[in-house]
Amino acid sequence: MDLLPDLKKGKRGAIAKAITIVENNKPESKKILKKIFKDTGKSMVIGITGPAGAGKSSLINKTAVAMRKLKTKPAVLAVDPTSHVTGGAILGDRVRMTESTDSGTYIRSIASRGATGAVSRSLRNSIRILEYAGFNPIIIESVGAGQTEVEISNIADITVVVFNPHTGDSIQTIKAGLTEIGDVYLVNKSDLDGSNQLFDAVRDFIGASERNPIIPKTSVKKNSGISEFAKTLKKLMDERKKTKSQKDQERLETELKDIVLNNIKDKMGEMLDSDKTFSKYLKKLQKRDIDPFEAADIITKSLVK
Ligand SMILES: Nc1nc2c(ncn2[C@@H]2O[C@H](COP(=O)(O)OP(=O)(O)OP(=O)(O)O)[C@@H](O)[C@H]2O)c(=O)[nH]1
Ligand SMILES: [Mg+2]
Repeated sequence: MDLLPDLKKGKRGAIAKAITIVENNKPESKKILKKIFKDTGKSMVIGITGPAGAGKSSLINKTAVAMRKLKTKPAVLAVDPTSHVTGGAILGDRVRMTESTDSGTYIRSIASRGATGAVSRSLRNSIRILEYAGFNPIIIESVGAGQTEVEISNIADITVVVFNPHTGDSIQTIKAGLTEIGDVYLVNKSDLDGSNQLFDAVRDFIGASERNPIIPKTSVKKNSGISEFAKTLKKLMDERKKTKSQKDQERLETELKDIVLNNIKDKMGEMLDSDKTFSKYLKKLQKRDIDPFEAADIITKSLVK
């Protein structure tokens, strides 16, 4: 695969091509991963999540610049910024993140559509591509809604939850499961009214938990707290090096099961279409001579012995 030398050099065109390939799950994807896999698993993955409009992209833009000054080489994967903001969100993100791009950060949006697990799959492999291309950390931006943030915290080594005083449902969101996942709970837009109350609420609600999360305050607008936040991340990256491999082992187990189960599902799906027992009991079911559960039990037993 002639993409690899350019990928190794961190050339943007090669990275873009490779991510598109793994995102679309093309046959070439397997070939690329086969070649690069051995050289992956070391870069830190930082998940940045939180409600829409909290300032995640703006914050990442500035933070990436600050992290480069700390001798790290960040890349950013933004999970589907189009799903919740209509009209040029990607363009908006690009504009908001130009500074970091200029400083050498690679930024890419990836789709969050698809079947369960599809986002995780394309994220995992896009992370590998970026790592092979020499980036560390890989920062993932995702909106904290529904399932995505859970997936993010499974993939990330460090998870940051971003709040801002304008999000009326902040505390609601905290209750909705975010308390479990953050290493850092960041209050952004500290230039706005209400940020102190929000900070207090976050501290009271989460700060007392035994995990002892860090709760920084930032304002992207006033450029305050950013370099401290970057230092916090750098420090966490260093600390997590020791525990990363343990986490990695668990993740690889999950991934392997995921892939095998998917393979089996596909194979079984094909088999069912031509399976005699299946068509026999399907007919019975369609005549209502049998209920779906009993029919499924019989078919399953005949397939898996
Ligand atoms: N006043 C103020 N505004 C900010 C700050 N940070 C970001 N914003 C503004 O908040 C809006 C949303 O910022 P984004 O960076 O797009 O937020 P986001 O969380 O990435 O949004 P989504 O990707 O759409 O979920 C933009 O208009 C920013 O200019 C801040 O510190 N203070
Ligand atoms: Mg954004």
